[in-house]
Amino acid sequence: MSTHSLPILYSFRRCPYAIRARLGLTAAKIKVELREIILRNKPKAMLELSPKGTVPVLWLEDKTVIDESLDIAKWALAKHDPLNLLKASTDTSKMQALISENDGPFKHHLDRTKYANRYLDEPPQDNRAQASAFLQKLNARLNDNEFLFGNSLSLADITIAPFVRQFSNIDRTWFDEQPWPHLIRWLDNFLKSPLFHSVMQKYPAWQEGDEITLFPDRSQIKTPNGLIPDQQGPQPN
Ligand SMILES: N[C@@H](CCC(=O)N[C@@H](CS)C(=O)NCC(=O)O)C(=O)O
Repeated sequence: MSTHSLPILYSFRRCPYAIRARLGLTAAKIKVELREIILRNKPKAMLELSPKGTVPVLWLEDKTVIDESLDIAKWALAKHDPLNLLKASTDTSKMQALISENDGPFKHHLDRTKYANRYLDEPPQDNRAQASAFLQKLNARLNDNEFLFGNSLSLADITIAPFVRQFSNIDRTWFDEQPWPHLIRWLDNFLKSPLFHSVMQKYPAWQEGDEITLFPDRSQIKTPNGLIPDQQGPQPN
């Protein structure tokens, strides 16, 4: 396998796990070489690194492979965390528990709500109700605070928000009618944020032999308020 001077990220734009990884890397100001993939045609090079065949996959310069989104975000922020996302709360076990609930039961019910036609033996309303119970819990946390763990952005927010976005996109009209105003405000602020916009740029699918695509690419970033997360500061070790 060839050597590389930047970490290589295999990613898929709309995947909430890949969005989480890109948010972590961007918040940590870590530049990577981006390889956008198509899920039904995964590159051989990616499958050689991570045979389980899920994105995101991060391949470090020392050849270490990190193929779990949460591990990628934590790896990045452990290197450099200018927004203090890891230190926003001292209650790390509570934060981890909320993330696990998101990745486990909530994602399970989200998928069964979104792809109800693949789960014909399961009443979709039940899955939507169970997913909604988790969202009510988030709404209650956001009642007193701007973010999930207090009044500053934390690992939990950037980790969970991509999944709430995915759920809200199933039926945004229905979502907006639910009695979770704090959740809607939190999601909308996330969707408007320069950080989110900076990780949602479109890239063509990568093919072996392509030129390197740097991520984040400042020249591609357009945000509603024109603010761009600064990527030009000194790179972390
Ligand atoms: N636990 C993994 C899950 C990643 C995952 O399931 N990603 C989806 C895309 S959103 C995937 O690659 N699925 C494989 C496929 O659809 O073939 C992580 O956190 O990185």
